[in-house]
Amino acid sequence: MKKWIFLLFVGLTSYGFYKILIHPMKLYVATGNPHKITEFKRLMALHGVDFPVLFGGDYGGMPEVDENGDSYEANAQLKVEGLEAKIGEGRWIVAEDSGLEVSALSGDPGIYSARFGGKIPQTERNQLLLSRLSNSSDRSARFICCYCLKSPDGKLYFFRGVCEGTILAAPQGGQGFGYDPVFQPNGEQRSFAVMSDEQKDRISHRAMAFNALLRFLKNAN
Ligand code: ITT
Repeated sequence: MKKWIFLLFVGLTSYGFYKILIHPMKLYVATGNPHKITEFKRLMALHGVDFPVLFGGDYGGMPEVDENGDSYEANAQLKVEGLEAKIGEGRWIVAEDSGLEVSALSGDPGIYSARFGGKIPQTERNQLLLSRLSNSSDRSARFICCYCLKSPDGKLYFFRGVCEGTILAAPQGGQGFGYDPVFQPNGEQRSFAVMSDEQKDRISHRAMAFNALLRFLKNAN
């Protein structure tokens, strides 16, 4: 009996070492946003990701990056390069840039979603968005998510996910983060902030982009 426990222990320990030290792929996720990390981890669990993934706490924190690109792709790449400057070249690094595009605002706030209205709490930011739309009958909007992946040989890959929906008349629900309370995905009768994690993960822009990223990584592995 004891021998079996010993063998099990050795097996599990070896597998742990294999995953961390020998596994050909180790993915660094470049983000400072704890909500994104939570969603990324949920999506990893959902898809049974079996390679090591490292987040901010594992590499001493995400460095400050000036997100001055003119597209989601450019900003995601800046984040990848920001982390690469800290941890060194020759690694798999992924970063994500996302935002909410509102048709009646000509696509704003878009890549400026995190800074819309300046340094104000997100509840005020959501109210500001609703007030900008108070006279608008067109409530259509979409969340965009773009992952930038850099491979150890320095190649860049981009994966986009989109979730179409409408902006509600008033905030709804307390789940999720950011603009979730004011965004209702098409085909749903409730905002992202009312849905369970599992429901959001089936249709969100981040889930769509993550699926494409994972398909690529599984083939590269
Ligand atoms: P990192 O740059 O560190 O990854 P960030 O919060 O600065 O984190 P972005 O520059 O990509 O991220 O800003 C995206 C903003 O868009 C984010 O702060 C939210 O306000 C909004 N957003 C993105 N995805 C969202 C989601 O799933 N639900 C609600 N709001 C979201």
